[in-house]
Amino acid sequence: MSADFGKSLRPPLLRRRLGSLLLAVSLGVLVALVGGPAAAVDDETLAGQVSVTEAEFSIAMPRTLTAGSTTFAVRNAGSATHDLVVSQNGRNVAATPAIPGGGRASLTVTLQRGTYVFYCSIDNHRAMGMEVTVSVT
Ligand SMILES: [Cu+2]
Repeated sequence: MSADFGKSLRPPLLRRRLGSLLLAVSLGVLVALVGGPAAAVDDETLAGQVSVTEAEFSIAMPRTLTAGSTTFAVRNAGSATHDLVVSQNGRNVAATPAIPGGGRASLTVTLQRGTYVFYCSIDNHRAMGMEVTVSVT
């Protein structure tokens, strides 16, 4: 009986699903522990999805995010090509490919607590204002 149960947990897909479920539950517990009124929590951040809009020469995105796996839905609303680089302590940890004007890209990063800088690495765009400092709590 117990051997059958063990076997049923073996397929990797099932294990991944179980892992995701446990992660979701623990995140839920974490959110509950961190507390505060639920209305104060950004819905996009809660779902692990964050919208980022780039243009000449700006990056519009939240200045505070919650630690954990986060998917950035990046939209280039400008006409020039942009990208989005995620850096922590001066080290690049993730980056989208170059996104043509009007294009979109998706980038999933496991954020840790601390300070991150999000910027565009194309030409001198960063110096022209495409840089955002984000606090991850
Ligand atoms: Cu750019």
